[in-house]
Amino acid sequence: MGMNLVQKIISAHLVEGTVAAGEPIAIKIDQTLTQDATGTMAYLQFEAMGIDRVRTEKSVSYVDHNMLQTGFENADDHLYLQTVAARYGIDYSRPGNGICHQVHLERYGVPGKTLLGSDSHTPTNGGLGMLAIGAGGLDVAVAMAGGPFHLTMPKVVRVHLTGKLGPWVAAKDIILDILRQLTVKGGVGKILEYTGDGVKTLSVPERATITNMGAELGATTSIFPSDDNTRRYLALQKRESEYRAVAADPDATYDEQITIDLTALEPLIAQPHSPDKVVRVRDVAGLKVDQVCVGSCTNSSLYDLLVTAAILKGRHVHPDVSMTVTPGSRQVFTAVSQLGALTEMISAGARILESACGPCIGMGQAPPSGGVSIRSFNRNFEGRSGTKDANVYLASPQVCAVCALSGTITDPRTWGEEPTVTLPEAIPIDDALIVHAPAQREAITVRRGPNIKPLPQQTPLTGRIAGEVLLKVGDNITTDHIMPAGAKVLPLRSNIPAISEFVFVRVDPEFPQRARAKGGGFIVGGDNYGQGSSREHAALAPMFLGVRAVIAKSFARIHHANLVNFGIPPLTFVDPADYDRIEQGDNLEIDAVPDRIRSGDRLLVRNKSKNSEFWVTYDLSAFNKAVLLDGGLLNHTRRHAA
Ligand code: MIC
Ligand code: SF4
Repeated sequence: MGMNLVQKIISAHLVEGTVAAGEPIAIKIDQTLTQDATGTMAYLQFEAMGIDRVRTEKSVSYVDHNMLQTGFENADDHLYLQTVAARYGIDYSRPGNGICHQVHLERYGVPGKTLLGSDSHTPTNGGLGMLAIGAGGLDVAVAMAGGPFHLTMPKVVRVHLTGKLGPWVAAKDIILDILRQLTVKGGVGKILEYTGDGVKTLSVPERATITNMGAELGATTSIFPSDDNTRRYLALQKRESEYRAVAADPDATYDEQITIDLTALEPLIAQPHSPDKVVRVRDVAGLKVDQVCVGSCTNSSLYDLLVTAAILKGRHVHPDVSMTVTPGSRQVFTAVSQLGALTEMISAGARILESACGPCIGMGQAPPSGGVSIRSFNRNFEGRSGTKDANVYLASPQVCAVCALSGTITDPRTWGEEPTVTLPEAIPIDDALIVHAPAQREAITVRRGPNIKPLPQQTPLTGRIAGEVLLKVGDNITTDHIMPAGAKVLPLRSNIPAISEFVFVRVDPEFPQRARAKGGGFIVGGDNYGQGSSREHAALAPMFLGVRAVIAKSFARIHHANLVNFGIPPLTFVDPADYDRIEQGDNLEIDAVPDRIRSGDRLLVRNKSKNSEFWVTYDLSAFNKAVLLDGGLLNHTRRHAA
């Protein structure tokens, strides 16, 4: 029987397990990427493993998130990242070179290889035919040390594309349509593999928009086969020699299938505050717009910016709208400048930002109070923009540009003809902002500024876990709720004691103080707890505050892994109705936790405040259990190495 593309790549990288959905597997990782907001922790953890150099084929450290330097913190982190990269044989992409996923696609991605990145949008490189997975920094550190990546073999969903996109309909609308169908938890435990005639109508950057935002489905990753478009893209990048044909066998089978007729799609938009609240643009047309932002790792390719410029050309941004444009990389920036598109956008009144995450992660450009912001980004979680009551919508660059001109949400099809944009045959390729590690690495001193604090110690799991329910939250809690980002908090990513003062503050400002006063305790959550970002700080900082276990209806994949990595058992209700019977402040107690986890038994939770009991269970592989019992992945790895 033939194999699908996911099975082929996983089989070729398999270190442990069998390639069958639901089975625990471990795979070899060829490449890793980190970004600065998760990278400092990942490299501190890598250093703690005591290995002399990275053991991957290629590891790259990007600086793209913490770009505002309002104090020494981010600048210190950048110096640490640059010197630690040089010391351990890692390529360093300097601030200004662009957003990790966009630059990786341009300069490093290779069809058929595996990539593990400490950022949830690592699947962007699935657009090139890579198996690219987002993970916590500690998992990436282990991969850099040559260890395999452990996961549960996901189901493979075939997304069969037929037809061709019509005018004003973009790749963004394909993924918005899938989000509308499957929701933000519809991809959990799954990989989306794209097939069908519609594939060849999409360029690599368009495919990358789709695989990027597959992260919002909770999917492990998304992948396209490689083809002539892939070859052409690599040729444009002067990397044609790295092209490899990768595709499913003609008789491949899949666990599930959905079909999308591209011809039938129309411009779509995700409403506040979730990427799956998707409607047709025409359903919300007429709403007044305060801000428009084009950019982010989802939509900041050369084509995205050229089409934006072509729409803006010769016109002016509406007087009530503040519009920003972020080129995804220095390569895109240089190209739009040489092609004159930059001038067109500047003349139209767009504010041009440096190549970085910027407004997407709340690094500036917070919308006004109660404001409406239309963004070509991938996430619109409440408060993420920096303004708690802002209403952030997600749409294609085309829709964004038209809204910026008209000042209201506008279906572009009512606005005029879509301009035709042709990509140039060649663009300037220049890797001057990538620093390669020198041959002589031993003498390099790693520089650690005062913002870089030692890693907190993790203690092994103890017999009894007892404490108060410190917080009870609902469904789809994001890591932005647990561990907010933004210009104020992000600079503290290398300083766990300081950043832990912000845990859950957007949900409950008293949380850190209460957790400390009570000497730790439990968190109770609903479905899809911990969706969104890969930030391990959403596990590490609660651990630092004494959170001993999280009990939820279900978990998002990366956060589940991060909890295990930091020794916090992720427990699920056997009877979801028990969720309703717990209140914040209840005193809970669980006995013999390590013994029962070792033997695979369910755990009985005593609710002493309610004088009741309920069962919880867990979804842990043998490897996960060993990690938890050792008090986290770092302890486990050290022990194993010893
Ligand atoms: C995000 O989009 O939320 C981030 C910031 O890129 C995160 C990583 C982080 O929190 O540093 C992600 O998506 O993993
Ligand atoms: Fe950066 Fe936003 Fe992409 Fe995260 S989603 S990597 S913050 S651009």
